[in-house]
Amino acid sequence: MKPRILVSRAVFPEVISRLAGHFEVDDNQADVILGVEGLKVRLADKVGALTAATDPLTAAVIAAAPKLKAVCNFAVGYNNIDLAACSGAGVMATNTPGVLDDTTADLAWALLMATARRLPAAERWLRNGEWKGWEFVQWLGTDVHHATLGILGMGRIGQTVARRALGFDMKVIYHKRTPLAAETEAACRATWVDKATLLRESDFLVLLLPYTPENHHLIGAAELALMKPTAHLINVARGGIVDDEALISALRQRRLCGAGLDVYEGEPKFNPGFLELDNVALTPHIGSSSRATRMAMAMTAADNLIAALSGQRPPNLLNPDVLA
Ligand code: 8YV
Repeated sequence: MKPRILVSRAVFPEVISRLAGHFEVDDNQADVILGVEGLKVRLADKVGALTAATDPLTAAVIAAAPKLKAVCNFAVGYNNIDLAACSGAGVMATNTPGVLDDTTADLAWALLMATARRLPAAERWLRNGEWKGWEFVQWLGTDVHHATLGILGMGRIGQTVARRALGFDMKVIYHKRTPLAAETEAACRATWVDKATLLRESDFLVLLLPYTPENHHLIGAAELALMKPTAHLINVARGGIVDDEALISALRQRRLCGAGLDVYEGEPKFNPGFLELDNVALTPHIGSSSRATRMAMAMTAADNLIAALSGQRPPNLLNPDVLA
């Protein structure tokens, strides 16, 4: 009998077929959100699972799955997984780094351009039939070229965003705890600055760091107050890094010029205050959402699960202590 696994969300049929070659698959192609209780039920008899960043793999869920050996997120972020609980229960956890860098960097740029040039509000205005004629001072935006791009969290995706700035002749500054190696900095044409300088000098500040308890509300009222009133904030990382209430207040009072957001506190619900603002570009957590990249993410997660359940070390193991 093949080992039983769960695929917690709807994925491409090709992914199910690949897994079915190795496992007996309990899929969720109906895409019902399982939540804590649903996961407890569906994982009770499983040795492995392909999971999404929307699945809460809490200590209680892990405890309710006594046969579980591996959970493989099809996401690079893994703040949905209690890694300590996994290690304690002998469960390997994996993610999908690398395969979504370019696609997520592209969306960061799309949101940056959209908020800079006020695309969502201008399009709404046009669609509403409000365009009565061309005017010299209509829909003035912010120039992207030759501006200063700031990146907070300069990992793989941050570096990919930085490299795209060359074509816009931008100055690139970044902050992360440990500065990059000199040759990596040179490849990104980026300069390390402290966090306060990053906030003060960026015309466009892109957040690209993981959500951890330490990063909760890393950008709040005090940080937003340091930013230029002409600046724009772009978040394609995780909700919770930004204090959304403080951001809405800064945008409403034009203490900040604009924002491009793909992630929110409490997704999929989010603060309705955003909907009243005309200086935001909003997308529904689609950073990695191209067909090719979502396929690569799911196949990477499948590779990890196949390796983990065949006695090998999965390529993207997050909790190596589990092997000790
Ligand atoms: C995922 C993401 O698509 O990989 C991540 O961390 O945020 C996205 O690429 C999303 O989390 C759903 O799994």
